[in-house]
Amino acid sequence: MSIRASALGRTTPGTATPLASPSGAGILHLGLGSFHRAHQAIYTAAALRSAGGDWGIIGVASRSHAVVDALHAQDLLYSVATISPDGTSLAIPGVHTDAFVGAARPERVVAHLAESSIRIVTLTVTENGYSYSAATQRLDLDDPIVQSDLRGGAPRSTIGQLARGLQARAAHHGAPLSVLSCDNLSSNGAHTEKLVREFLGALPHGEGADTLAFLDQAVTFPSSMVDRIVPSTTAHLREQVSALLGVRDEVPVPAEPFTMWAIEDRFAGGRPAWEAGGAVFTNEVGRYEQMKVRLLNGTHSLIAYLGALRGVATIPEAIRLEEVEEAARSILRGEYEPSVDAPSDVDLREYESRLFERWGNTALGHRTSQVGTDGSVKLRQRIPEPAMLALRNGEIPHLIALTVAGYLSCLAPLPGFDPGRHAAAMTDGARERLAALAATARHGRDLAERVIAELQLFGDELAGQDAFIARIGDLIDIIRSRGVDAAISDAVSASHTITKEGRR
Ligand code: CS2
Repeated sequence: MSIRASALGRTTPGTATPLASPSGAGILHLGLGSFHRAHQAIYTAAALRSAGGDWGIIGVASRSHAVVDALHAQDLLYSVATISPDGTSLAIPGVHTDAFVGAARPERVVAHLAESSIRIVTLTVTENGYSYSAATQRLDLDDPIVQSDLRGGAPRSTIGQLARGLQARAAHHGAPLSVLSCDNLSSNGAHTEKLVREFLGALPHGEGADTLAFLDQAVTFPSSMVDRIVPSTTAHLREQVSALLGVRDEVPVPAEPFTMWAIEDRFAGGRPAWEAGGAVFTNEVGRYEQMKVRLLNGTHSLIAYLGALRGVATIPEAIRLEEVEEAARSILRGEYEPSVDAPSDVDLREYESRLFERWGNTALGHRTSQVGTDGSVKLRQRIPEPAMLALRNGEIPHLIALTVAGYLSCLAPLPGFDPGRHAAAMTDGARERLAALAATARHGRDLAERVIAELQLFGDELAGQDAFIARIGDLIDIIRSRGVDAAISDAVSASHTITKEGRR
């Protein structure tokens, strides 16, 4: 039954009380997606409750008007539904003071960046939103949007908006600012800084020089590691949340109970007391990132592709399949763990057993197609370094090869192979290019060579790794001819052989 109750709002009777009501905004957030609303917003609400401060958030959605319009109709309120098999609990962060669509108002993004009241810019624009080339890791100067942002006018890329905003800030008052990336990129702070500097350096007539000097003096780019599984919202969740609240919430966000935020404490213009929400300020962010991006995200990709190929819709269903669980355990222990220097206060065994609990959260229903989406950019962060580490030791990382084989089987199926509807639901900027390569490939090796060696989808280092590429090709062929379980068992037993021979 659909509830036709009044909408969630600050004065609507029956509305649960928001956690915070900031008087002003000190944070501009780019990427008003579900993840931000279930992660940084909750930490900021805890900080405001415990220590106050003008740390409200102006949220900028990249392109979509849907969430922005719905938030305005609800006094910028929404609920976060924390979902576990034991039940669902709701919280209304209440930290946003405004919201708008960046693509529609790019000049407004630039103007906010130049306001002295804004002291932090946070980013969740996804791995895809940084306009860099996977092969070179540098700003993608061939990207037409970057080129047009460099020529002038209202910038459309995130890096262009940051650079133009910083330019305006430097020209107006030069108040200190910090840019905090919250995306799953390794060394996300340094990476963002490098791209902004490259943009400024590429401006014609040395136009970026003053801003580069301002960056040296007054702008920091701390790195951070963010973690919380946040699936897409469903109509069912909207009904459930509205029933629990007694008023209508059109934009609730579902999230798992687990949450983590590790941040480098280098803020040029102050910061909220995010530790009140459990954030960890540490000099070991690099280690946290590495651990999370490889152990959680890397294994997540494997589970998603194998699960989709087995025909299951969700991550919890996938991890319950014995073969998939075995593949996940093998990649963690044999291929990701050896490449990770765990943070000194984290017990890896405990972290890993928690991962299986988190992936197994059936109530959350995280979809294989969601995790499998954008593999061309996500895998670039997750696999090359651990794969290279094994290859330099003379070992083939069979389960990483299986991850890539699973990805290509889902996104670029060889002629005659149908990977099923969950694979078809995965979106990826490289899908068309990959499909064109697959259409004329004779077998898996052909496809793997074209994608890894010629297209260099995962950077130039893996491009020269013939044995690894051949192994990916074999596994694609096994998936096509004998099915995904046969490929899992082939990869797992090959990796056991290595372990038993004591080479690891
Ligand atoms: C997932 C992540 O979609 C994906 O690729 O691996 O979104 C993952 O759920 C989050 O990083 C968890 O913090």
